[in-house]
Amino acid sequence: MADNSSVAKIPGIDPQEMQEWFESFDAVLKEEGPEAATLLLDRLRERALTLGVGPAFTANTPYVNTISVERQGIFPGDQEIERRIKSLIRWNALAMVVRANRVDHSIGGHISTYASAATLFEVGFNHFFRGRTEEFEGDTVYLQGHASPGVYARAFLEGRLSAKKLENFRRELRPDGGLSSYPHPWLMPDFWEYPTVSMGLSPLMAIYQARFNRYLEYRGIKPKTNAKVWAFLGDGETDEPESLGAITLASRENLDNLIFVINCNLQRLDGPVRGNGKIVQELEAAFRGAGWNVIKVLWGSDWDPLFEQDVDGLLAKRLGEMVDGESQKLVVESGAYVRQNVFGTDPRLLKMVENVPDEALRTLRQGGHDPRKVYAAYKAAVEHTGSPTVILARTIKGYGLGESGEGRNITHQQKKLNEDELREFRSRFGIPINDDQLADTPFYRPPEESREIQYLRSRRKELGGYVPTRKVRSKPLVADHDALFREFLTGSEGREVSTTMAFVGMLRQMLRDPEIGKLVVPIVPDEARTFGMESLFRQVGIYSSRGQLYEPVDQHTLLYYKEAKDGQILEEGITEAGSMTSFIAAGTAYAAHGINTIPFFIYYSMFGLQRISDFIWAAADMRCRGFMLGGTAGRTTLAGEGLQHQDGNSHILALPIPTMWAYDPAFAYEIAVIIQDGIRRMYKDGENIFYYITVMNEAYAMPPMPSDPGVKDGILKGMYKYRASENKKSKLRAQIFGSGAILREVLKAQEILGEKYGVAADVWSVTSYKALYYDGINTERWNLLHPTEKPRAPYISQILSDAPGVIVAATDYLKALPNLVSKWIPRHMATLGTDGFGRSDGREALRNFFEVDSRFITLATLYELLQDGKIEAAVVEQAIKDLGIDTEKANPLTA
Ligand SMILES: Cc1ncc(C[n+]2csc(CCOP(=O)(O)OP(=O)(O)O)c2C)c(N)n1
Ligand SMILES: [Mg+2]
Repeated sequence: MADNSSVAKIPGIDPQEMQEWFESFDAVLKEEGPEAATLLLDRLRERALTLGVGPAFTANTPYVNTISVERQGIFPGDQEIERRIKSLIRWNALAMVVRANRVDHSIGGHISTYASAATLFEVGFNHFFRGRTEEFEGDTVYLQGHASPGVYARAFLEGRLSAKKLENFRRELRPDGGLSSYPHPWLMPDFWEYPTVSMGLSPLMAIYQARFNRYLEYRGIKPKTNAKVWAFLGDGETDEPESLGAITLASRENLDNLIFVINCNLQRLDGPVRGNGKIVQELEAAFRGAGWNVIKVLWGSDWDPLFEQDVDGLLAKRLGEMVDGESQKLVVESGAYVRQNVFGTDPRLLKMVENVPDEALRTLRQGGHDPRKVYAAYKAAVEHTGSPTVILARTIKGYGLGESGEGRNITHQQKKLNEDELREFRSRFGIPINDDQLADTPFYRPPEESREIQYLRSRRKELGGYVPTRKVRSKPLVADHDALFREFLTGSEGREVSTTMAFVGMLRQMLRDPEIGKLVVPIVPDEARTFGMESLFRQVGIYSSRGQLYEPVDQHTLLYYKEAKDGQILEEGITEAGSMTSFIAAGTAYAAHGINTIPFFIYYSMFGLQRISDFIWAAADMRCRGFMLGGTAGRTTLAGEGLQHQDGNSHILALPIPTMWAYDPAFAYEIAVIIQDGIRRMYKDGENIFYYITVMNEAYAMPPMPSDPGVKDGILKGMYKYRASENKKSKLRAQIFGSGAILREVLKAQEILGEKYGVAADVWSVTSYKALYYDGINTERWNLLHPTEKPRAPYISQILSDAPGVIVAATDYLKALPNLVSKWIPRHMATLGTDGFGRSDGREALRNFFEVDSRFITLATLYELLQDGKIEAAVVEQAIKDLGIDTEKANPLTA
């Protein structure tokens, strides 16, 4: 209890009076308990506010542990054995990196991240993370990517990874395989579930994963469980805007199934995260402000006796004053330095530590290295209800590396330790390796029957198996949907519809289907009306964990804004990144939950691959399935929107993603064929691919699918002949390729060429240059590796082998797109595309501006015929005049 001498003086208030105030409060606390005391403070604060006085808002609490010693509870594990296990993991993780770096200096890995995270991970592995079993879905754990050596080292002790594998850490291409540098499900599909190494992605993914888990429960697709989503982040990582970008969604949705653990070692790669500030306090304010439950784990048990003496908050205040740069310095300094610089500012503080020797002061532990503190925080987090929890745990970067890295600015990239340093580490963590073995830095696994291995195994058994483990748990769909898509193959009978409308029609059908209806997950970032999807609001509802607490303004209308607890549409609001992470959660549920949800994520195409490509890359890494639909696609179809919205880029940006199939269809039947086949490939045959389909908003009559039996196959392979010229006699021949929005310009050009210039042109619909390109490079590769065999021809070469005449390709995307395949076609190809910045204007003006309309296609064809010696230059010159082409017009690439 406070006495007079320790009460900070408040000018104008008699110390005696102050003392009485404290005593009254203490009495309430003692007699009525903490809840009553809190209410009392609340009342006083309210009263102060009504009287016009009130404290300035502060989102922070003092710089001490949120969970007091009294509320800490008992640590249920065997602390000694857990420490030994953790030490062995530390050693093996270090050995992996040091050994890899010895073999090849350019290779190594990271030691210091895991060194700081070891306790945070181990308490989770020994007590919290539940495996996925038949009975229970298991917890979802995103582990800091740079800490992967520690995760591998644990799996080695668990007997899941051999020493050989560890030996080949970061050398995956060794004959007997290796381990990927970071968590990559693509590379280790039985092990890693979540790629976390592009920093900032996993926090957002975790939030939307936790939300998606709830969605599945509210919709009755999976049972309600208490499974948790854990995300381990670096403190530096929180500077990525994606990291904190959706934290209010998590609290708004009351995601108490979500726990963030932020490893606050105060350092990032180059130096301190906030040398001149306090990252923990900054994060606390942000998360508390957003409505999260914040648990600070700053100080280890060694500090408990000091805080016990700190009745007047002097020590807490002093610790709260020090900037992080100063705190980091304490890690590398002596005990005497700590005494002088932390406690030396006030004689009362110095008195607290007068009996504590320097060495004890030097090694005072951080909260994140104390299993008891970490356990208490995790327990409180899993038991907390109503909001997500973030644990801010203070640790030391490079913990245990001593002078070779502990707390040093160089530590992030430390990969080499000399023998002395290895000896020190070995001795500090009690690893049974002799001095003469140190130079070799061998891995060490105690015998199977040792207490360590037995303990570790029994803990994992109790918790339902090993984490991380990735396993495909879903059963294949039947995926026979001929009837569902049939109506889209027969055309719109003259009715003008856009491909977007056609797609929405298919979506509506799919939602009604007995097999896939429930599994479809429509995802929109506040763009449903743009795509004419508002009819779905009423049909399947918009998911809202709260239902609908208000009467919507448009309730009297047929298509009112219907929110429901079991709503099916994920209406994400304006966040393409958030929507994408919902897509990832839905597109990987076949593995995580054993549920074949089929996401259809439709968005403004310019804000997809261009804006959130790294998430799409992560989706591919995760073997994600589903359909992304780039709406209002094309550079010249979106009239009036201009430079920012008109997308002529995304099909080029889709090229690098190996598992993404990208299609630019022009007609409803093409989309129907692609989606039906996609569902079969992904959900029946289990292929780990996903789709990108661009859809447009230009309305026209949808033709029926041509009856040629090869059309379906051609659509899927990327190209088929849509309309051959009827003129079989002309000597002037051409093959013209069109796609998506520009296909109809090509058809118009076909007519002009025939009627005005006697050119017989065949029109091809190129649905996917990417598919043609992949087929081309695959075929070339096969030929290269099989020189004695008959060379194979790429698909595009085969279908064009006896196609006569000149070749022209026109696209609403960059010219580079058709040019991808130009080397596999029999003759030179002229390319028309939309390189350059867009403009706001109508379609006709835009297609003139970008030189992709029927006139330019006609001109390009005639010019190719001129090059081929089939017509005179004067004919082309005259055509320019007749077509009304301005030869001095602005160059769209530079204008
Ligand atoms: C998007 C992204 N940018 C940069 C990097 C490179 N990088 C890897 S680790 C690291 C520092 C990490 O610091 P922090 O998040 O504090 O984690 P710690 O290692 O300190 O636990 C950086 C810059 C990355 N992996 N991803
Ligand atoms: Mg850090």
